[in-house]
Amino acid sequence: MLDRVLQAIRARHRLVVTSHARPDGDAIGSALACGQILRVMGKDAEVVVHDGVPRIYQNLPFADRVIRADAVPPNDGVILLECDSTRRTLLDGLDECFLINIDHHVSGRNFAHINWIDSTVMATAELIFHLARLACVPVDRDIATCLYTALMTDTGSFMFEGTNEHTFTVARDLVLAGADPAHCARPIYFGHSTAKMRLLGAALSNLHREGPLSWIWVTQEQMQRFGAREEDCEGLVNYALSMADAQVAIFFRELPDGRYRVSLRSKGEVNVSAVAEHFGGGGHKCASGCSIDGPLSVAVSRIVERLHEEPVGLRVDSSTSR
Ligand SMILES: [Mn+2]
Repeated sequence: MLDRVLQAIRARHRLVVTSHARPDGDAIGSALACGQILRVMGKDAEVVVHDGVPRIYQNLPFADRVIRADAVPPNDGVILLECDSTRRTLLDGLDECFLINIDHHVSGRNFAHINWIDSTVMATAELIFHLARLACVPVDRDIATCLYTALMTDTGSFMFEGTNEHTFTVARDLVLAGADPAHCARPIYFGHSTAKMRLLGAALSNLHREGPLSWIWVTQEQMQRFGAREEDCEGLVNYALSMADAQVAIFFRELPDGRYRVSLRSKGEVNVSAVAEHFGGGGHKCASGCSIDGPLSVAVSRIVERLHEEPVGLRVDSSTSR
C-alpha cells in the first residue's frame, strides 16, 4: 500500500496535506513533516488545517507555513492524515479531489482513492517516517523534530498501551536524525497557559468516581471566565486517569451549542473506542472521543451506561477489576 501511495504522489505535482479539526500532536507533527517531505520530492505542497496550529505546536519547524482555511485550495491530490472521513477535516471541496488516506486508528475507514491504514503503529508519524525512507527523502533535524513530537504525544511520552521496542526504534532513529527529546517535550509539558491550569483546577473540583470509572467536566461558563480556549482542554482527561484504581477516565467539555465533546481514556483493560464509535466518534482502544447531546447529567449517564454494556463490559465491582 505504501508503494501505491508513493506512486500516486510521484504522479502528481500540486499536493495538499491536511488532518482533522482540533489537531493533536500527531496530526500536526505528521502533517508538517509530510508537507516538507513532499517539497523535498519537488512537489508544490501545502499544509491546510481548518483550525490552524495549536499554540503549543507553533514553534515546530514549518508551523508558520500552515494555511488555516475552510476549503481545500486547488490541487492534484490531497493527503488526509488521521481521518476516518473527509468530514473530520471540516474542509469543503474534498469530495471532488483525488484522496490519499493515511491513518493508524482502528476506526480507520477506506473512504479515499488510496487508503493506507496500519493500526499496528502508535502514531501516523511512524507511517510518514516510512514514506520518507521509501521516497529516499533524507530525514533532517526539522522533519525529525516534527515526527518525534508526533510520536511522543501520541504515545503519551512512550507510556501508553501498545508502546513497544519498535516504537523506541523509530524514536531512536528520529533522535539520531537530530530530534532533541528535551527540546521537543518542553513546549508540550512545560508550556501550559495559565487559563489551562485554572481550567484544570475547576475540572478536578468536579471529579466524580464510580468504581474503576472517573470523570470530570468543564462548562462554557468556566472556559469564558478563565479565558480558556478549546485547545486548553487537551490532555485534561489524563489527570482523571492518574489515580491508582481508575481504569477509565472521561472528560466532558460543554460546547457552545449545549452538546458535549467527550474524551475517553483507558489504561488498557477496557476498549474505549467501542464506546466512542457507538456515539458516532472513534479512536483507539485506549484513547477515543465523540460528541453527545446534553444536558450534562444525561450525557454522563449515557456514556457510563454504555461502558457497562457489552462488548465493553466494564465491571464496577472493584474486586473483579485488576
Ligand atoms: Mn495519531
